[in-house]
Amino acid sequence: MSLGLTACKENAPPKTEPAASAPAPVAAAPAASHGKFEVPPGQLDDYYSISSGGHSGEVRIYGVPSGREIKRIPVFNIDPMVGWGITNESKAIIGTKPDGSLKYKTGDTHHVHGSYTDGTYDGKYVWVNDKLHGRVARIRCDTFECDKITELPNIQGQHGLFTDKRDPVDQSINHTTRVFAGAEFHIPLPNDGRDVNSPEKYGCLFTCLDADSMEVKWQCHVDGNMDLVATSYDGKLAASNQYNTENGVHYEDMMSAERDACVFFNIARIEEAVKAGKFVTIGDLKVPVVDGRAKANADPKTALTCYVPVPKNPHGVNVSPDGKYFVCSGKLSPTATVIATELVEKWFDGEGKEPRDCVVGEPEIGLGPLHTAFDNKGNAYTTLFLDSMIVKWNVDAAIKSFAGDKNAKVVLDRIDVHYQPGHGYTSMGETKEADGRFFNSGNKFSKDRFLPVGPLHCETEQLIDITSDKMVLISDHTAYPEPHDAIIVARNKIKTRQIYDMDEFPHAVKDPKSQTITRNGKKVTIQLASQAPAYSMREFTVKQGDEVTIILTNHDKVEDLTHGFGIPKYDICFIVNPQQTASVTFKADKPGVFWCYCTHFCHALHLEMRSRLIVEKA
Ligand code: CUK
Ligand code: CUA
Ligand code: CA
Repeated sequence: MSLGLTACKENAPPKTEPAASAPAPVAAAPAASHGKFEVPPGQLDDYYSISSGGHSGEVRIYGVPSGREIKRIPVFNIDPMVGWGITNESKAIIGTKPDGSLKYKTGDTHHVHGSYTDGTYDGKYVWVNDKLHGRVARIRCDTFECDKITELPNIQGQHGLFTDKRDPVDQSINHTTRVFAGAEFHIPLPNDGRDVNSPEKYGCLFTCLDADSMEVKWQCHVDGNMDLVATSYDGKLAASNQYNTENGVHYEDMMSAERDACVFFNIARIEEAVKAGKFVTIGDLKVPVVDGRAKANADPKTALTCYVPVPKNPHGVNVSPDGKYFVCSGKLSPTATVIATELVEKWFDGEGKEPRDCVVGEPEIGLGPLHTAFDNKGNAYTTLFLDSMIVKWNVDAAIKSFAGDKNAKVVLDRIDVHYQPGHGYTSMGETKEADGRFFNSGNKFSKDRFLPVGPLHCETEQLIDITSDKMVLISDHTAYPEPHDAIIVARNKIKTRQIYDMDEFPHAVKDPKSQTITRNGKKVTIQLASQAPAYSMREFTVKQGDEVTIILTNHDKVEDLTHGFGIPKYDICFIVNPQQTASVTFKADKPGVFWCYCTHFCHALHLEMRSRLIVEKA
């Protein structure tokens, strides 16, 4: 403690004026400046961090700078706390098989990106990918609940995802109009059993979705694969880094070339080609697929794509907040590659020569660079997986150095992180309002940072103060495996609501005293209301073999007055928030008495809040 305090006095910059010359903190005093960023009990964080949850299939919300986990949003997973994957409404969003069971129970989220207006978050939606089953989900930010999921055709490994940053085109929709998604794995087209042993015939498609309808608008067939996706601020360009331009099927083959690429998509030209009917369809699907492969796009003036060579198996592509540069991290090369947006646009205008000429900087920054984030002062922060470090470097200096200036000071600072960082992201860093306050390092290994809990360690999220010349580690917090990317959104961008409107649910049970049981052959519908501390029916009787649907509307209007509904032995468990309606359907195949009880602590008589489901023997 005393050591930490001493270090604090010596190292922490004063509150108002960041000290430019503060000495670097040592790893042994990580709490050096925590006090300054402490969020005291009862106070709120400055930012929402909206984070992917990896193969948990969910999305999470953390407070920044406290690191408090505030919410888990079930998306591609099943969550009995809210009943996600259990209620009919959530099953319809996830997608069901003809027998009513879920099509998928698993998912793998990596990249969360928000809707934009004026080059910054408008707080309406975020989208997230599912690498496992090739899906894209939308989450509305007023309730932080998933409202739509689309499975993309003709692809596998939907990895990179980014939203359109240009202003909404259709004012009636008033949010980001397109979402772009890159496929990481190449597959036979169509993948119906043909060409399985002819990898040279496999293909990878880049997908554009309509952000409002969530329908697939078009796809673009590329050479090689795609990893991450980034977009320009004007809606003209999207880009994806490629680590497998070799089209290898084994990892050795995927790293045989010295350079891979960052592929740029000329969005307007692709949309013109689709309009003009210059596309194919695959199998019996109707989605237009344009040809973005290099051979078909040799003339820059008509090209849909531009492949900019980048060393070697790059990972990550990120756009600087001024929109001027796309930066790829080298992964197997100790470099970052700076590509000028303007030069890519010029190449498409036929004013460039080789695509490689669009590269304006390629600084050596350290080992295993993966992802880059930006502050508001022209600096970049790249995670170094192998070095277990974050490196801070200046973009303009990197460009000068590339042009031959030997005095350009590119690398400005390094800081150890614990350990092996994957994504790094800054506060508001993917908007024009990057504020240069915080950098979060998402570390893949925590090793000794927390109490040991058996073979699986949690991960570490480390928050770093980037307001002064030297990066300062503020805090560690745990993260359940495994978050990848996140966005740090200023809290004033988000306006949530706490109570639903009953009319949002067409099947709402409007009568708070509802006793309605409707029978239609073997189908029984029970319309139930909840109001603390009781359900409107104390008991309801069905016959063994009936297909029972229970529709439950929560009539409580008090913020956070949520009720649950669990049915023993029938595997039913879900909640209804204030004024919300949810329903479940199940086969009453077991005779007996089943106490339906409130699972969510709501009232002093919460334990008494139950109803009797009686299933009469057939
Ligand atoms: S990928 Cu996870 S660390 Cu899926 Cu964004 Cu780079
Ligand atoms: Cu209602 Cu607990
Ligand atoms: Ca490669």
